[in-house]
Amino acid sequence: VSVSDLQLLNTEELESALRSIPGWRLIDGQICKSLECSDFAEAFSLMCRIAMFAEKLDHHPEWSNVYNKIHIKLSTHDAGGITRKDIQLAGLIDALRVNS
Ligand code: H2B
Repeated sequence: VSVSDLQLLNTEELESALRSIPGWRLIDGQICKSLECSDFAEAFSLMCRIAMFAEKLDHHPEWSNVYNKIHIKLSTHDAGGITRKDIQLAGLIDALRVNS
């Protein structure tokens, strides 16, 4: 992790970063996405895989799960906003989802 990974993105950086992670939306200072899986087992399995990556990155999602749906919110609490780490984690989540 470089220092710049944990620096708040400015509006311009954030707009361009958001274009690299389609489907993620900025809501109340967090980047958010809802995922729908076929059933609870698939959703929870995906959450387990995301959790392993989050732990390795030392960057953790705020999330909730209802049956087959997962709602994810990302921000960097230590920095008080969105940093490259959130964009990285969002990209990883999308990659895990595609490969699941
Ligand atoms: N996750 C998120 N989303 N934001 C953080 O600022 C953060 C984290 N900080 N996971 C990490 C843990 C920090 O508290 C530890 C001590 O590295």
